[in-house]
Amino acid sequence: MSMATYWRPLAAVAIGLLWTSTHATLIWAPCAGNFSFDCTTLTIPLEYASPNNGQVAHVPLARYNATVPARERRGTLLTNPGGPGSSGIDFLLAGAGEGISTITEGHYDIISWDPRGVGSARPLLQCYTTIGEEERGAADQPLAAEIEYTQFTNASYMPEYYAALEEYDSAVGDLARECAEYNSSALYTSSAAYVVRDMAAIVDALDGEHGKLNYWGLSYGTIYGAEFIQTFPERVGKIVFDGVFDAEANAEPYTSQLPHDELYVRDTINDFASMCTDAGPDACALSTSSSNATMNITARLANLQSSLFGNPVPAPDGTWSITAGIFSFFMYSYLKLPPSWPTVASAVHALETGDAEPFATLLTGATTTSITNESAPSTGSMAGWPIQCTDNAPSNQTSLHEVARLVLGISLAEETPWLNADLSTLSFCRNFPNTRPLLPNLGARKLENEETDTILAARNSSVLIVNPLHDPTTPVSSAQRLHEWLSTSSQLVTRRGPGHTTISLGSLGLVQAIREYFVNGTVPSTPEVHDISQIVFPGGGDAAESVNPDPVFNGTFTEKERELLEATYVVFKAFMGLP
Ligand SMILES: *[C@@H]1O[C@H](CO)[C@@H](O)[C@H](O)[C@H]1NC(C)=O
Ligand SMILES: *[C@@H]1O[C@H](CO)[C@@H](O)[C@H](O)[C@H]1NC(C)=O
Ligand SMILES: *[C@@H]1O[C@H](CO)[C@@H](O)[C@H](O)[C@H]1NC(C)=O
Ligand SMILES: *[C@@H]1O[C@H](CO)[C@@H](O)[C@H](O)[C@H]1NC(C)=O
Ligand SMILES: *[C@@H]1O[C@H](CO)[C@@H](O)[C@H](O)[C@H]1NC(C)=O
Ligand SMILES: *[C@@H]1O[C@H](CO)[C@@H](O)[C@H](O)[C@H]1NC(C)=O
Ligand SMILES: *[C@@H]1O[C@H](CO)[C@@H](O)[C@H](O)[C@H]1NC(C)=O
Ligand SMILES: *[C@@H]1O[C@H](CO)[C@@H](O)[C@H](O)[C@H]1NC(C)=O
Ligand SMILES: *[C@@H]1O[C@H](CO)[C@@H](O)[C@H](O)[C@H]1NC(C)=O
Ligand SMILES: *[C@@H]1O[C@H](CO)[C@@H](O)[C@H](O)[C@H]1NC(C)=O
Ligand SMILES: CC(=O)N[C@H]1CO[C@H](CO)[C@@H](O)[C@@H]1O
Repeated sequence: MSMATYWRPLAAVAIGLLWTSTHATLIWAPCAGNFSFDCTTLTIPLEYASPNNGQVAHVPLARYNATVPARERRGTLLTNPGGPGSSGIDFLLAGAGEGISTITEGHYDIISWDPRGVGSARPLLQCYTTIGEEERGAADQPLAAEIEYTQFTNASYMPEYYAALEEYDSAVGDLARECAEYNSSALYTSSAAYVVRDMAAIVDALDGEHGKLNYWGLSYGTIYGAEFIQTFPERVGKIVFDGVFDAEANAEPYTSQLPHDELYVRDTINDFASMCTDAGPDACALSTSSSNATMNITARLANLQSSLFGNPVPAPDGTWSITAGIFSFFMYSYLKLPPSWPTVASAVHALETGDAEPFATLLTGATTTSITNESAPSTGSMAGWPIQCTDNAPSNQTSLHEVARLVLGISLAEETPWLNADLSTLSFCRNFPNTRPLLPNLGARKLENEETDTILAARNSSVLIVNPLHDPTTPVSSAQRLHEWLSTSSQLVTRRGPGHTTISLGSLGLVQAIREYFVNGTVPSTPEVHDISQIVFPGGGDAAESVNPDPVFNGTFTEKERELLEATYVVFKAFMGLP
């Protein structure tokens, strides 16, 4: 009998005591990245299905202190920027801490964390050993399939279309297989059921065992919100769902999620075109100039896409070309972020006239990282894909023909070829094992049977659901669905206009609703729809020179109102800065 076998039971007893009857005492110290924040690490079971087996995970936390006097402090407020796979620590330090603190009038300690498997959490969900292999894996993956819109409407193109998808799928499939083969110990312990138990452990450690979760979840962070309220309904404090992912579709194979996500892409493209046209050529470079009034912006974008399909434009450095697939990826990515549109319009206009430089600069700025040491350990930059796969039901049985049909359907419905850019998850999960974590997600089970609504209503807990009306990634229909599932324990507040999550464009009415909820606990008695207070194509200043220019708000605002809008933009910049 070895020492190891002898000691294991003792270790398990000690760890069991730690988790069942006491809370970890966290030692905070100033964060290395910025001394305005404190950082610490929480130790939690790696496998909640057998929490006392001695295996642990380490999850880093960061805190931006409440600014009010101690007696006015309301506890802690967690935030998560989604992904999945995004670092909450980066989000907090990049401005979410300060911005959310301003919006909530300093009443809370604002906390974020790197979800298990992600960022500086350990074990890290890595798919390769070194950063060099990881970057080569990413570089081998095309940004999107090479497809042009008219191919969708002409049956004789189908073999070509199918071949393009096959080529794309096979490249992404290689990554999925390599990732599964690497078999990180975080691979099957990083799904939502595990993350929400960590969130409860964070609240235990910070506000005590009877503490409630206050939370602002953005985008995929709403999946953690939905899983949490079903798992721990008695611990629901004030929870904001911002940019809602459909929790039911997320429990199914990814083929269910994709068509649920893409319902407002055409509306967003139309917003881009109409806002640009209204702004005129001085504020939006793509606004139809008097020299060529024959084509509207929608038609020009489609034309450019077709032209790139036949004739890719060489990038200035001559090592690569801007293809239709790259254009799809670029447009699909920036459609989510309206403050970037003036810059995007300038780059697209330049490309239209044969100047590839601004486009290439924006694209490489968004996709390239510089590696100083190829043999340094992996950063886990691909963790989002396997996390998404293991949160879904297996997609292993999804055929490529099914994928092709699905893409064809949503592309025709939204009248755009750009949705190909959103295929990577489906391709990845289709080529990923059927294995799932031991502890299954609830998905939407206790939402659909109204169990959660009943418990929340009995406890007078109300959550706040917020969404833009034209969100190309997390459609308002998913927000409405969540509101229906929580018909007596939630309120829905939306804002007009485009963008992914409500913070992507300032809206005074909307941010005031969030503030009142977090500060006073009040939710509006009926659903509300607010206007945006930010001009997308303001013209002048640095508007067309940066993807996040200084914001311009329309209306007459008090200092306090302006502060709320500015704070929203600070949170947005932190959000869009994430990979
Ligand atoms: C935050 O508050 C704690 C407790 O009062 C204090 O120890 C810590 O120094 C504060 N951190 C910062 C960055 O001010
Ligand atoms: C540290 O964070 C604070 C609060 O977000 C910010 O005001 C400050 O500029 C940051 N400092 C550095 C050096 O980044
Ligand atoms: C369909 O595509 C074929 C080429 O594959 C082309 O010959 C034909 O003209 C196209 N039809 C239409 C209606 O565009
Ligand atoms: C992956 O690792 C786990 C332990 O973390 C082990 O139980 C499992 O058999 C491994 N799977 C493969 C396919 O190697
Ligand atoms: C103007 O639009 C027509 C199509 O209506 C197009 O063929 C032409 O290239 C455009 N000219 C310029 C200068 O953009
Ligand atoms: C833009 O032009 C296309 C074709 O030229 C037309 O079908 C479409 O209705 C126009 N859109 C707008 C908003 O005018
Ligand atoms: C590169 O990283 C490896 C692994 O961490 C390390 O052993 C090596 O010393 C590093 N090389 C340089 C030049 O920093
Ligand atoms: C529920 O909470 C609201 C807002 O805090 C409060 O006005 C109301 O009286 C509470 N109702 C019950 C039954 O506790
Ligand atoms: C909270 O409620 C108080 C009392 O009704 C009100 O004066 C205050 O403006 C409210 N604060 C917020 C942020 O809604
Ligand atoms: C601000 O301008 C936008 C258009 O950029 C408009 O949709 C919105 O209604 C305006 N908001 C207000 C409060 O006037
Ligand atoms: C990668 C993976 O798990 N592939 C599986 C997909 O499903 C088939 C049929 O069930 C299995 O044979 C594969 O191993």
